[in-house]
Amino acid sequence: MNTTILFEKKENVGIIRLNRPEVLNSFNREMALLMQETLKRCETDETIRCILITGEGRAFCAGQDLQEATSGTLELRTIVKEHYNPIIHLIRSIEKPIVAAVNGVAAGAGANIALACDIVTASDKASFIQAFSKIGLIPDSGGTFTLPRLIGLQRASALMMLGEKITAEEAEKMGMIYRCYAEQDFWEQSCRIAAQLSQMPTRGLGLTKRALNLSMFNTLEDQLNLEEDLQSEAGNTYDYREGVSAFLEKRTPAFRGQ
Ligand code: T3D
Repeated sequence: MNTTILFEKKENVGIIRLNRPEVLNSFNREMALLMQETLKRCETDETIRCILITGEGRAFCAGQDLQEATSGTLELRTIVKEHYNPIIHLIRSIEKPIVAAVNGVAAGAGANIALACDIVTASDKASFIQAFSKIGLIPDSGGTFTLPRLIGLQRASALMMLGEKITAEEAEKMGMIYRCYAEQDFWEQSCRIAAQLSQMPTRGLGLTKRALNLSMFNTLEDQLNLEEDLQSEAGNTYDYREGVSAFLEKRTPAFRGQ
């Protein structure tokens, strides 16, 4: 049985755990394909309204399994094309909020998978390393797209070229992640954020994600037109009607994600 990815559903949150702790949850083919399958399952299951990704053991993920990468069974291009690119595409295209709860070290593709998520929380014991340069590779898994947009070109270039490990606290200060929590509070806080998102207007959040994705390429004019379209779509949802009714009736809204 393939247990490299563990999945559980807690109310409306789909929890995905990277599970090869003996190699710091580094990805081999089996695990990458199961990750894709699990993300797709979260996308189609309408009862899942938020996805939470974390690592088992002391690491979040040490990127590519370097034993596999050097075993000669797979070309590097195949690894990037068939393993990581589909994972990043799924994370960005699933119109539901995705939280990465980074429990420990996140290196190489492991760091960039976390950074592709909508909200990144981290334990103060966690760290981030763009480890690629140390082994002569270039940052993949969307890192060259995501990191400069999060922290600016200078800092992204330095982290990617020097391959320095930064703490979660530093990552929070430079805007790379949303929040760093003390280790003892980290999991509870990450679950609280995921649970909160899972009770919010899912379609509105999904459309927000679509708008943010497209803002990376659009002109202001394009983006204003897009907001016009998406707002009109959001305005046709059950949750919009419920949100406004609840506000006017001074009660807590009961959103359905519809
Ligand atoms: O084909 C391609 O490569 C293309 C795709 C590229 C995508 C990428 O992600 S490239 C980047 C790959 N990742 C790395 O270069 C990171 C390698 N790991 C490390 O630098 C360190 O392990 C960490 C800084 C992440 C953590 O260091 P530390 O001291 O806390 O732990 P450790 O002792 O190095 O690792 C513990 C064990 O995990 C160890 O095994 P052992 O000695 O107990 O049997 C180590 O070999 C194993 N491990 C850690 N990372 C990987 C790994 N095994 C295979 N692949 C790994 N990436």
